[in-house]
Amino acid sequence: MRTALLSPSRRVRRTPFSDGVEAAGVKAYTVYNHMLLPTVFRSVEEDYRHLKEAVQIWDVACERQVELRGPDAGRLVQILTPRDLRPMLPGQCYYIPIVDETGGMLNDPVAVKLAEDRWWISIADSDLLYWIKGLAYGYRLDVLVDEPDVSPLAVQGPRADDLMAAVFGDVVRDIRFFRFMHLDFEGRDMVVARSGYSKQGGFEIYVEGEDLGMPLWNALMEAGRGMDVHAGCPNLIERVESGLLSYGNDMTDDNTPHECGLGRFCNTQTAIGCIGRDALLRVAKEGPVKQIRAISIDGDRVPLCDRFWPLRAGDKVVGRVSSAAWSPDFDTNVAIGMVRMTHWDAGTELIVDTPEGPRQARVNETFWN
Ligand code: THG
Repeated sequence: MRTALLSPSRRVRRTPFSDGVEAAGVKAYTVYNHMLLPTVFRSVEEDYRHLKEAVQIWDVACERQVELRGPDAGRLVQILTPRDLRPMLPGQCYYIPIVDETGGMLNDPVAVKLAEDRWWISIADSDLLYWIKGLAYGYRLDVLVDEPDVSPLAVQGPRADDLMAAVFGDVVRDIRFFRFMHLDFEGRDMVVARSGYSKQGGFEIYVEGEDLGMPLWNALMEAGRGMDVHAGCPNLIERVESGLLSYGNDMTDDNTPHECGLGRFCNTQTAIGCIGRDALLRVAKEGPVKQIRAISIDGDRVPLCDRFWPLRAGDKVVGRVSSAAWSPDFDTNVAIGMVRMTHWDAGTELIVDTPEGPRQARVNETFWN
């Protein structure tokens, strides 16, 4: 693997948990929303095995919040997304595609409805704050839009319930998927949701301010001593197996939610007033001509995918791979790609051009069902 150090600077923001991450022996970072995001602790494969068998604490402070506060907050969120938010109640989280006026994806955040007039948009890696500020200003809405000092800490893995119960009490077991509760830690209210960027189960704690960051990190590490707790991070292998998309990698503003397989999170018909509605109604009617697919790639371990790898049928390019990793559990390389309609059926055999040369590949049903 080619490696080089990441030059630290104020532009690449540290998090309230960075001291804990360093003490736990972080081996590599990426940058996400201008902030450090760990990518490896022991090795990607060891981290993967451990995530699937035990419990990990993840510094995902880079999942920055855009806070909307004021009487027009709810109206503004509905302008942002083709998902119909009318059924959503305070205490719920929704995964919401955000699109521009052409129907192109700008972000795929989790919306957290704190109250009718107070929302957090927990964003993926794009500068959504400026888009939202521009819309609030242009529509003359009565709403404050800013990035609060809120840093999510995730607890993920099959033993997450036991670890969280040890710190926050058994009440965490009652939190349903994509719901949250307000729970106390050292006298301060914290939003605790059952959510997270893995399919191993777990929680996300939205830590307000930085002073309780390390105390919470340490309390979880302490409580998890007998549970094989370890620092971890979003794991490439697990998230590809699970079909969790990465904005900027697997999709960009060139893609509609339907191409991304996120059509199930769009109710464009009833999401009155949302930006991109006309464009999305057109593509929803016609159907996309290319779409995200699970791809398996034969042969031994592929390198990290840091550019598109063309997918070919003969010498015709019919798609591209955007994320790939060796999966010990599937005993093959798993990947996420965008494939043209003519070749997207499960079982279709293709060639993928990796930097190490061509490999046999095929379109799968999801790895995750
Ligand atoms: N949690 C929070 N903020 C985030 C992420 C997160 N911001 C950045 C990034 N992740 C946003 N992207 C995603 C992608 C997938 C999911 C959440 C955020 C996700 N998807 C589930 C799925 O597709 O199966 C569940 C969706 C649903 O059923 O509603 O969880 O992880 N706070």
